[in-house]
Amino acid sequence: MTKEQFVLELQRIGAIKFGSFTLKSGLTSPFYFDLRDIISFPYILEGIADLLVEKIKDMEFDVLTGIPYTALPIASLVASKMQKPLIYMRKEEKAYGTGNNVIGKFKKGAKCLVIDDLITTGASKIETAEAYERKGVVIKDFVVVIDRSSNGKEDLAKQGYKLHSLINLNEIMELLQNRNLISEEKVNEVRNFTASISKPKKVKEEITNLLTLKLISKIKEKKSNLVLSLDVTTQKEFFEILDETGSEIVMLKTHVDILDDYDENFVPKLQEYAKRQNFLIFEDRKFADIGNTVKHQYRNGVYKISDWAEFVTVHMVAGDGILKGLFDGMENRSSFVLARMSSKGNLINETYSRKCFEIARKNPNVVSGFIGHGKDVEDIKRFKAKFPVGMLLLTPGVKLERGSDAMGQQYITVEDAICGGADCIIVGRGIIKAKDRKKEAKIYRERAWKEYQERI
Ligand code: S5P
Repeated sequence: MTKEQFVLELQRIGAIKFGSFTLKSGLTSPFYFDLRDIISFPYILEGIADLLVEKIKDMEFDVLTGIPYTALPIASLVASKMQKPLIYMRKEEKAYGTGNNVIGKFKKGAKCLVIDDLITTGASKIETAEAYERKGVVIKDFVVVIDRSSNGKEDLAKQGYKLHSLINLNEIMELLQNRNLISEEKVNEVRNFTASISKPKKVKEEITNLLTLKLISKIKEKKSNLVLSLDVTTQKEFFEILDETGSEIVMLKTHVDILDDYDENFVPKLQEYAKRQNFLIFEDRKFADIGNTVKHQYRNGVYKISDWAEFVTVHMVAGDGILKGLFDGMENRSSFVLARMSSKGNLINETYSRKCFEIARKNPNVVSGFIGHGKDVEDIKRFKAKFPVGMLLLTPGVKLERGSDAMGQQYITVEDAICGGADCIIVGRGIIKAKDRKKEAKIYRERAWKEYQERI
């Protein structure tokens, strides 16, 4: 199969489409390439494999891999044709907390050539390479079927990787235009689109959520990124700890339903403290039901959370209806979405986190950001890099030293969290179980603030 035949076949089976498509990044693209279905057209799969073999036959590598799912059957066929061993990494296990498992046999230090169907920005290629490198596999080269990127080759080169491609976007457009398979107008539209994304515009961080703005300004005013998680079961202890620590914190996180002696005096007293000690109130209720149920859980019942908590937490598992149920008709209320958890073995994966970002991006007035954790600074940085503009990261599972508890809680340090991108740290037992809680709260605040100043 020639390159020209290959492009015409892709166009024929609908793997190259023109129209209006929303990309993962949120951008609207006038074209979309989707090679997933080529496995149903053996002669196209075979043709692509032959073209790839031709491209890589003189390159040096010990093993081959394809990035799941689309590129895996392609790489498998190429490996078979070249009699090279194949390895791959399970897509699901790329999620935080589970570790990356490589399937197939390889020696530490093996040179691996990575095949993928497309390149758009190069970011996911770098993530893949880093994941393999952590397992002792050496990656230098990537081969993609279609290079639809603007600067993918340059971006990968900056990180020390070489990109090879069978064909790029311009060549595809030229080929289709020469055969009158695409209008002049469409060609221009595609050119304008690629030109516009190749010059990254500085996105103005315009935050419209008033509560997000309030939290940011209080962080600056109190020079504190410390959210205290006051998980105790009596009001006496609750207010004693608050007396000692209130001046150090920017926000107080409650689990109101763990109080044994909750009564009608609790909320007015809490509000009085919040005013006097100048902190915001955040009830960590973790709503997770259908809109109609959470509506009542938020407004009614014993606690009437919507009356007093400026922020609440939301599990997005039930879909965006939860935000309607909670916030329709509400003013001056916002939420943090659990996009990653700190507990060992939690079921959240990358796809789930990404979906949380998508929903939040569409609801900036009721979502202020995310609760999120990570195994180290780099991991948190990668997570934060995917946030919608202007959204904040609050990180729980934080202590002065790394560690864990007996029930699966995992702790990173104050510095790990803030350097990785946390805007606030959520600290519970690190402070409330300390001998001198006042002193400990001060240490947490100062260490977080120092790191935050260095980061920004
Ligand atoms: O993933 C999470 C999300 C939250 S909100 N992991 C967490 O630990 N939390 C909450 O943060 C948890 O419910 C608790 O209130 C606090 C952490 O408490 P610590 O005593 O372990 O610091």
